[in-house]
Amino acid sequence: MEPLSMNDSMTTDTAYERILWLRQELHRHNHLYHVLDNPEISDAEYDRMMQELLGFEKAHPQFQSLDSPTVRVGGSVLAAFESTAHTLPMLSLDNAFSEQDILEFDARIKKLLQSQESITYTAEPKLDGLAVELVYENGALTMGSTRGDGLTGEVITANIKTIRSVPLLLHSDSPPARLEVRGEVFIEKKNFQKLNQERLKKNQPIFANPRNAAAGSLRQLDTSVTASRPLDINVYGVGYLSEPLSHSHWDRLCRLKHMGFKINPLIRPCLDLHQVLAFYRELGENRSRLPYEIDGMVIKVDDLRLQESLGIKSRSPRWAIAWKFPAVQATTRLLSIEIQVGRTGVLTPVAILEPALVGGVMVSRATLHNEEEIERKDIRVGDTVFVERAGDVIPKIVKVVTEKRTGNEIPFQMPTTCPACGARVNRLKLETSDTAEVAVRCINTQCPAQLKENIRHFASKAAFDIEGLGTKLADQLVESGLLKSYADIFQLTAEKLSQLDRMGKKSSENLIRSIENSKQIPFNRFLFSLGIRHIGENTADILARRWGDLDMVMNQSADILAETPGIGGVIAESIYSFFQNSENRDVIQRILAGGVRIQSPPCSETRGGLDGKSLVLTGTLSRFTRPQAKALIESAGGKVIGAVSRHTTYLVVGDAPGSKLETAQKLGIEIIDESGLLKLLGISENGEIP
Ligand code: 9MJ
Repeated sequence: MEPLSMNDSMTTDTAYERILWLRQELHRHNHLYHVLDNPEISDAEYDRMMQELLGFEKAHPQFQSLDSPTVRVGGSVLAAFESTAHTLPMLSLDNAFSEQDILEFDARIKKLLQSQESITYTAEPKLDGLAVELVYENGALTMGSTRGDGLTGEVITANIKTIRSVPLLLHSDSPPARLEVRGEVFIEKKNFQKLNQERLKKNQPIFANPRNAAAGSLRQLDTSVTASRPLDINVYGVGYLSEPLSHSHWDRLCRLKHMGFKINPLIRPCLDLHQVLAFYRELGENRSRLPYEIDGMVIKVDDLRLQESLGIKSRSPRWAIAWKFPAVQATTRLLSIEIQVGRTGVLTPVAILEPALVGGVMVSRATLHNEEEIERKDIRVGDTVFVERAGDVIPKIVKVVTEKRTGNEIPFQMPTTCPACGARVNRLKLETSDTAEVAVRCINTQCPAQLKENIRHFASKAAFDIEGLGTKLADQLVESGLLKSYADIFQLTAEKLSQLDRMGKKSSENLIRSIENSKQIPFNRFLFSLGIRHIGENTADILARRWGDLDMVMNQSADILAETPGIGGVIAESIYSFFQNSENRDVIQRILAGGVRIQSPPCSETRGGLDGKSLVLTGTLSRFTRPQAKALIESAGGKVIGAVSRHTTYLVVGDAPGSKLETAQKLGIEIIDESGLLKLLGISENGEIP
């Protein structure tokens, strides 16, 4: 149908027809985008159609409908939530914490069923969100409610309708008279981060985790607030049904999917307990890479007749169990705050915690970043705090449990002198693209704490890779006075080293050999080793590829350096001022005089071999930011394009790829992962340019 626009000559009938068509199309595109992750039209086109429909409905209020896609924008404001009794109780699940618990669950079921045969289960990722019930009458969503205490919940229909992945109308020509479905409302991790960043900017309190954010967003009396939050839903079960859907839980989920519900794609049938155990391990390994938080796996007997005969006990079914993963968040007490002095002299507060198990690991320290972060989160010594471990990163304090305050907690004050050398500290406002933070820095360039960190960095694997020169030895070498700068490393002798405690002749000779072996160094690693502020491994790679050798980088102006793709003004200024400093130039001269030979990367024409190739990126890359990946691809002669087409040479897939992956598969485009990209760029996994 051709786009129409409203005008006076349009008859009411034509307007109604247009309204119906727009509603149908918006429902369809909404489902394609939010449930199937496979949009057919751009966001702008979707918005245009939505605006058109809003206009028509305003002009013809007699055609307003509770099922219209326009209800998703919210707008109604409630005085309070009414409560509703669930037709059938919303049961909770028993928890299991070990394989033994699961073996016992399986044995219990077999005993109750008086059967030794393998049970078929459905295993589902256990989403960590908020359980809700949706009621459909004759195919239309008529009520949404929270789980509440399982018997009675709160009516949140208007809020539920704002969730784009909730169908307002079922995709069925003969919908059941009444269908009650149950599922979990949640927020994806990346959307949660975005939401918290926006709240920080507006000086609003942040949410401790995606679960709290989902719960807080759903229980809003002003539904336009809910509509502005990135809520999503996965449906995993049913309540009352006016007619049965199937004989098996798995099949029932498939039917719900056909009716337009979003079913978690990882749910799978398991023919026996071995498959269940294997799936649990698999889920646990992939957990941190999933786009949403899961806190375990739900195991359900698949055959509904068996479910029926197993029945329920007080508040939980006998036919299902939640096998929890070790928690990644825990509460513990903040015992004290220690100050660490970093390589550039920045004083970083570190939380010393009462040891707590977080995600199966004992945690007793957490980073606090800076003074402002402590102030913003109002963290005081003695507080009970939420600690979180996400992936492999350093644990962090998410939030204070203020309800546990006794009044004896002590606010933190940043020291005015360096705890390592006693020198005065400087307060420096650091402006980055989206934050402005204050760094407290020790101004003593001879500060032993800085020197120790610099030496450890210089000798680290990604820099000079001096085997045997770790944190402890770096500390000893500085404390004994043998090293006053990293350039002194190349003046060390076995005799000097053997004066140190616990350094025998053999260890000394080994270290001297390691130092000798480190003297041939690729230019990118040399640049990284110098410890220039803002120059991480990737930036050093980019600089080395673009400029080829040390003299070139040392003699460019900040403006010229800033023209390097992937190098911004702040980085360029940092490099420039480092090489302008005569002490730094002196140190470099002494390193070279100590026998260090820098290997330049091969010249750019032969590098990488991406000439004329076009690459598309999707998902999150772990080693590079998008601009860095783009810069590296471009410096190897390739182009980075936004959308997949027949002309795409490679699709580079990171974590949680989007719909581009499916498009590339359909078009038969070669798909590579990050390792594949590194190979194409001629970068080895550990950052070396061969
Ligand atoms: C979650 N949270 O993902 C159930 N759940 O089934 C799944 N919760 C559940 N199932 C019966 N996948 C009660 C709760």
